[in-house]
Amino acid sequence: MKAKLDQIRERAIAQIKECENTDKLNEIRVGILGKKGELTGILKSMKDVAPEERPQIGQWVNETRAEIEKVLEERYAKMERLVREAKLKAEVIDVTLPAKKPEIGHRHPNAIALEEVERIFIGMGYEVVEGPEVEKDYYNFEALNIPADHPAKDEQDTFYVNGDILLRTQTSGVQVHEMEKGKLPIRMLAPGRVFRADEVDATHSPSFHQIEGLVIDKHITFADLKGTLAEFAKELFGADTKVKFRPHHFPFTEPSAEMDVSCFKCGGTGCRFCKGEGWIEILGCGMVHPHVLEMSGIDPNEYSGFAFGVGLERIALLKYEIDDMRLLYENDIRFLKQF
Ligand code: 2U9
Repeated sequence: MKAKLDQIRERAIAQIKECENTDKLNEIRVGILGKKGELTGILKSMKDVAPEERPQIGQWVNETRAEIEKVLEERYAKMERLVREAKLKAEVIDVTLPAKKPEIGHRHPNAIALEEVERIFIGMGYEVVEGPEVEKDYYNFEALNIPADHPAKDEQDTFYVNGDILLRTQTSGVQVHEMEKGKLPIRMLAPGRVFRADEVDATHSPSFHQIEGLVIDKHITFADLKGTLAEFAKELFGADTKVKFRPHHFPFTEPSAEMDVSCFKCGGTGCRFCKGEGWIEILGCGMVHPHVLEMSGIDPNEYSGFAFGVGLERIALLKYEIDDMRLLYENDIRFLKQF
């Protein structure tokens, strides 16, 4: 019996030491120590052994079992250690590797140009006011002297929400809301997104941005308009910038004009940038039409004012010498980073 137990022990230990994974090790354990295992079988057969031999054989079986269990425990522990070591090796962090750079955005040329224009007018005592992009027909057209049958309405046709509500074609409604409040004088800038049913090309987009300005006080004349806009042009394009006013027509101003600035590339002699003209058209302006004042509850005999409107994209394209408006809407960081 002793020889048989030795044989079981030697074979078990050899198998355990060769074993490479825990599943196989479990199989070996069950095969020897489990309910139907070899060693358990010997214990069960003790009833056939002579009673006086039983203590001796029982002791041998227990010793064999203890030895096998000890070797099994060691093998399990070794396997666990190997698995842990492999895991640590796989998960190693190299703290000397360069860190991943976070993608940092860049201010949009429109935003840079807008802040520059706002800074100039805030310096002259203006307030910046924003208003709704979805507006009533009255505030976008009617209150600005553009009645339902006016041809200017066709030119600016836009996106209607219903018969009475539309996406604004100009930010002028913001000034009308401000005039209706009845607090005078007014010195305000109304920047914001506007919409027109235009096809996309290098200089047009169905959605762009305007900056409009409005001043209303007693004794405001065209001289105030000229002085203010000449100062604006000098601050935006350089101290040597000259301005020129050409007569124009807008329904909401009378008289009306368009303002050109001397080309900031050639100084006015004519170059490719100004297409040989020496001048660049920059904005529209005029004295607020008395009827427009009246409709918003301001007495045109007591008060007068001037207004102007400029395309924000136009300023950004000129100032940063960008030749296609579509680049402003693509938001390609490689483009935006250059300004
Ligand atoms: C009120 C009264 C008058 C705003 C004005 C312009 C002239 C003008 C264009 C410039 C290029 C629009 O972006 S653009 O296409 N605007 O020429 N805008 S005067 O006049 C107002 C505004 C509000 C109550």
